[in-house]
Amino acid sequence: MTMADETKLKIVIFGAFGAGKSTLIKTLDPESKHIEANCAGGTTTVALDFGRVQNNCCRIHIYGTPGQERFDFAREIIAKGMDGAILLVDVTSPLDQFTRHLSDSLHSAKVPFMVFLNKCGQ
Ligand SMILES: Nc1nc2c(ncn2[C@@H]2O[C@H](COP(=O)(O)OP(=O)(O)OP(=O)(O)O)[C@@H](O)[C@H]2O)c(=O)[nH]1
Ligand SMILES: [Mg+2]
Repeated sequence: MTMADETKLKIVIFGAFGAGKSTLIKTLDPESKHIEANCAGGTTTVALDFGRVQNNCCRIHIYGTPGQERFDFAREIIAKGMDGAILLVDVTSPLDQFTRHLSDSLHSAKVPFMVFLNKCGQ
């Protein structure tokens, strides 16, 4: 099998502000790239995250979205052409309207997605 035959997948990670999207991508790909700004207590994504994971049969490109609601336009651009999505939910705070909105949008887009519950150890 050549590189050209290899399946390529675009997976996009969504979730509310601070859910842990960028951290997940850093864990999956320590060489991933992140466009972030400093904010109270840490950093926040202001454009996107990008990481790569390779397994036997496919090359997976993982994109992280910004969690701040005002970056709707960025999420729309990043989502184009996605093969699947992950909705990351921080279980340490009550389920918010924005996370519901993201879930509804993914249902409407008819894209396969999984929900990951994060920060379960806290
Ligand atoms: N306890 C715990 N903390 C986590 C976990 N994942 C992320 N965090 C912390 O949660 C905070 C936010 O993490 P980020 O990965 O920046 O979250 P994000 O979803 O990318 O945030 P935005 O880009 O601002 O939407 C940081 O302080 C992380 O260290 C986790 O699995 N467990
Ligand atoms: Mg982030």
